[in-house]
Amino acid sequence: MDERKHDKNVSENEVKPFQPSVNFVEQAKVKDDSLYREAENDRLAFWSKMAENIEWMEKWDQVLDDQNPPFYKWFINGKLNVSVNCLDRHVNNGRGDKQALLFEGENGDTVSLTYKELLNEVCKFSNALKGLGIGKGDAVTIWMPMIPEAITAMLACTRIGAVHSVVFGGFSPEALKDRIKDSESKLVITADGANRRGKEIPMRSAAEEALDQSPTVEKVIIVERTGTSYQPKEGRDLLWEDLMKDAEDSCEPEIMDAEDPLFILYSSGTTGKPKGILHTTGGYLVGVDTTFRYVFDHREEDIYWCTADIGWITGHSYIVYGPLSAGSTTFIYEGTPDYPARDRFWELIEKYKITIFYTAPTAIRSFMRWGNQHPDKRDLSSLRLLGSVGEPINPEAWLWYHEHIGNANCPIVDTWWQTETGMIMITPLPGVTGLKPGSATMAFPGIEADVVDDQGNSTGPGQRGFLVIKSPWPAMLRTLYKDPERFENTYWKQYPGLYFTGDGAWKDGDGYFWIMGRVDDVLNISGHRIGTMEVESALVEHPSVTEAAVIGKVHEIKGHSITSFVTLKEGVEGSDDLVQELKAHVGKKIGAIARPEEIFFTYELPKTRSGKIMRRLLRDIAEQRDLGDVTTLMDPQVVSAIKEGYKEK
Ligand code: 7RM
Repeated sequence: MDERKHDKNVSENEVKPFQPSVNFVEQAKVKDDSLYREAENDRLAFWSKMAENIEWMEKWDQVLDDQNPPFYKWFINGKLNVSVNCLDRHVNNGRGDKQALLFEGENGDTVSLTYKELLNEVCKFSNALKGLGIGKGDAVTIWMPMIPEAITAMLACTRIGAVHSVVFGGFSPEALKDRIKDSESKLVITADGANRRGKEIPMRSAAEEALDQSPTVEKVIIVERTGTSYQPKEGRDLLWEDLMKDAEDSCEPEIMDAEDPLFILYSSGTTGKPKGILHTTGGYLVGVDTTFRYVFDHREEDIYWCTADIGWITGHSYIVYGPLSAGSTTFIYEGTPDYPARDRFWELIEKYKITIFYTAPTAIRSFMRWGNQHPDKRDLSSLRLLGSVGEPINPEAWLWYHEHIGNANCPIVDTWWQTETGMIMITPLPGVTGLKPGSATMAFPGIEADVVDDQGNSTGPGQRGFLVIKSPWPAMLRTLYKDPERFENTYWKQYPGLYFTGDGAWKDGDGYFWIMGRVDDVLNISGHRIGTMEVESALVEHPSVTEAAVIGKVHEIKGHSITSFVTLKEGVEGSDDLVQELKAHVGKKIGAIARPEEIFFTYELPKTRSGKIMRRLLRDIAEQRDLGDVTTLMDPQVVSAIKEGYKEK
């Protein structure tokens, strides 16, 4: 590990944090550091208090069981049901007529469900599932577009104790098949098709072979969304609508143990076999409920929009379980931000008077690239809080988001967390924390995060290292499904007793965390460790650049040489002069050592479907290796385009 001081041009001490406005603080849930101090004082007492916000059927008798690390257990012997917490309790508390779920389809069709109505739907579907012989502990795969039925299906599983495995609707049938197989699902819930940029994307017919080749699958339930045709398989395929028509609208919830499995979510790993990340019931709900209420400073009248897909952990924790447990109104949109026009999201914020908007840096960089005219022509004044998740956000994108979407008037919560952590871990509290663009700031109360060196010792201010979590937290993954050994090896073997996140990071003099990205994305240039993120940040600071990915190409002498793939702002043409200018720019920002040897222009970067740049593929291209399966990429064509371009050089 390199012990050099972090040699950024702007030292962290020169960055003047953005403080929340007086008006925001006045109304904020948390206004001072009391929550941090309370948790520092007694972490388990803090989580025990947070757990009081959940409705338990039987109270737990111990907060944490840490007798058999890393197989931690939370809220021992507590009994509860997640759907009761997300629905019944709000109906019983007089919020039955409050809107729980708002939906708009790509074609402008809408659905609005109150808590009472959503509870009815969930009970009906729960009964339908029970009628098909699905019960406690059975695995159910959900492969659906972003439509209300997907959320109904998830909640119905939790009501009857079935374990859902949501597979992102944009994944290929091949990927679906692997995940059905690993989870041994008895049931698959899908749709005839999905709407995407004005086209019908077939789902059920596309999955024909995958379903036929999945011997565990007894039944398939199909929502008719697009009218796309398919060959129903008699005795196996059933229509959602038919099942719902005759179903009873009340259903006794299953009494679940706090440690009963809630769901499996396969991580969109960049290599090898997907990891089935397993979350359980009590701790997960406490974690997402607490963080949703405090990180988003939730208020009764909020209309909240998280733009993730339910196929990702962000969709699970912060579209469905966190917001509904907190009794919020959660808005979902079926389509993409650029269809029918590039102001679609801003149109929706205006129409639904969205107050909290949570999206990803990759989306923000696209919005920047499309130009200010799109948000500028819409009324975004309902917004009071913005969020970012999924990747490090470069300061330029942060500032653009702050100014053009938030009208310099909304705090931005940059939230660091993982599928594995289940809940937000490093984040500002918007009424308390001064914000530094590009920093996810501080660990959430009750979370102990740190940066350590190779030996597992805490690094000093400005020294890079590995981000770790030092003690268990309620929403942590409990294991990798059917592979406890891989669970231990992946997360707990690097440092005894510490959870290894796989991310590189450093802390500044004020104790703020700066996340640099995955550690397999760290370069070694003549013995110096340089985060791909740092070079990428320098590149995107240049006015011509929208996005950049940096990789290290194996180099005989230096260890690595830096190759950069760069997407330019619209209207900017790539040229040799620009290549020279960008190299000089990086040299000036970071130092000659980080000057890219090669720069390639590309119309898009290869990304996973959740928007994370796949640097591994770029490395394979640069080192002329076979690329393997690229079908899980957002835009598989981009790889061949880059490959062609690369060969020509
Ligand atoms: C929520 C989610 C996890 C990885 C994580 C990081 C990166 C996520 C941030 C971030 C910097 C952030 N789950 N990451 N959020 N990096 N700042 N605010 O994305 O399992 O899909 O990915 O994403 O590398 O390890 S995930």
